[in-house]
Amino acid sequence: MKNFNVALAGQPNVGKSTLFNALTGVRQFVANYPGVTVEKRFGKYVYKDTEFTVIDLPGTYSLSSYTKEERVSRDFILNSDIELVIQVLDASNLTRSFYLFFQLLELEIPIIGVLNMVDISKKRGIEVDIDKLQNKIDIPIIECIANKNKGIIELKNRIFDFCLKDKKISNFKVDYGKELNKEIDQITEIIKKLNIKNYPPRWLAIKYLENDKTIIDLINSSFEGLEMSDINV
Ligand SMILES: Nc1nc2c(ncn2[C@@H]2O[C@H](COP(=O)(O)OP(=O)(O)O)[C@@H](O)[C@H]2O)c(=O)[nH]1
Ligand SMILES: [Mg+2]
Repeated sequence: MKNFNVALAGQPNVGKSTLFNALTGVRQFVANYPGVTVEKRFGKYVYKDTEFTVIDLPGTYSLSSYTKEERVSRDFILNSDIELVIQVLDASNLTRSFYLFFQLLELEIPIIGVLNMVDISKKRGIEVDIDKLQNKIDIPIIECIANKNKGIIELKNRIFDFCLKDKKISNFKVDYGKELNKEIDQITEIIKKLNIKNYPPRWLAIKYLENDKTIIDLINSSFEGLEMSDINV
């Protein structure tokens, strides 16, 4: 049977584990990520004669390299055989969820959004315009109430379609303002010439500007052995 790997991402308390349980049921396993003491939880389910392995990534607020959980999550997303990332958003606290969401979008990977906790947001009178959000961010968004098993079949259907038919990557770009955008574009052009595998050049440029130590080391080591004339822009 064909298998697809799907990773679940989200900040703590957005209902990620609840969604993981709703998707995979009892077929769950625990291991460690190589070299670190961070638990790797994964589970499996079969839908329309196709097997899906769901990886419950550590809940993080960001994808910088400040904590081992953040490093593990982003390395795993970029360097392993993942078909799709599902970003779980808390509908009752959307702005908080967007921070990690935009970082994921910048990794230029296939993403589906799950708008969870819509029962709570409705109770609070918050109406999320799903169509507008989908169009703006350029990825599918599915509404769920994970602890009531609502939206799970729709989600499985979208995951299936996404993996087997339309593996689309969003064209959305975060607008950092005129000056930073220009800076990011220039650094991106230089980084493109370094041909760093698995990492999108624009994302590397943004992390470089953020002073992300792991990424600065990676970029510096890629310069070694290059002539200046190779990278002039
Ligand atoms: N009302 C409501 N509660 C939910 C929903 N999804 C999860 N929860 C609850 O929210 C809490 C945090 O969920 P959990 O899955 O542990 O969050 P995680 O930290 O993202 O893994 C738990 O008490 C869940 O039962 C939802 O859609 N609606
Ligand atoms: Mg959890």
